[in-house]
Amino acid sequence: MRRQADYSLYLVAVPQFCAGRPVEEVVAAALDGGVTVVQLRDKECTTRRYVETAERLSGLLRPRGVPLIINDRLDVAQAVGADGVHLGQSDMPVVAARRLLGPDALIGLSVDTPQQGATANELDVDYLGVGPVYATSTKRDTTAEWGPEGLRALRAESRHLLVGIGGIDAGNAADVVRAGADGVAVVSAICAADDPRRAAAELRRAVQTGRAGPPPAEPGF
Ligand code: TZP
Ligand code: MG
Repeated sequence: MRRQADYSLYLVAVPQFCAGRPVEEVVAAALDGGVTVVQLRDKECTTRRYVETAERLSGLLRPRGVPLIINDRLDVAQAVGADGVHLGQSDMPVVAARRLLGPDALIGLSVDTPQQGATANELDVDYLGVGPVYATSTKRDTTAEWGPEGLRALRAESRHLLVGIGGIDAGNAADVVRAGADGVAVVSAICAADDPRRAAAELRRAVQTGRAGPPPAEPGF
């Protein structure tokens, strides 16, 4: 049976965004703050380094039962026994990745447009990364922002779990969840935070707030 994961607070750990700290230090603190999934994403390092970093993160996550997902590289995921991969629209096709990794792997897919979101209904993925929800400078080649409205429209059409990404912080995470996201994914709100543990805890609270429903109306006069 397919593994179920809790996507409430999904840390996309990018070593280059960790303010000079080792990525495992940031991930360890973020785990204490309550992240529920970690993706390692490194577009700049060698394969050797990708595997070594992934191994260290796996050592942190496995005892806590928090899934490790590798961005793009199925070989790295397999080499370290990660729980799955996250694929972009130009990465390995989902069908091929599923064939290689098998039914138990977690496979996430980025959807940048409503068309891609619709097409994903035909794919055997575990979740969609929907982004950018808001403007972000962390990723350069992004398409138009979905906004909460775009996310809400996709929620109505998609059969998949949805994880919002892009420009999300503790101030807007509840809105993303209210728009229908099953979780929020962040890079800079945790990786670049002075206190990644606290940043993660605040994001977790915001996700809970979003799940509790609409904000209470302003008291009338
Ligand atoms: N995919 C869509 S937006 C984005 C990715 C990887 C970057 C998100 O970074 P941040 O710092 O959380 O806005
Ligand atoms: Mg990719």
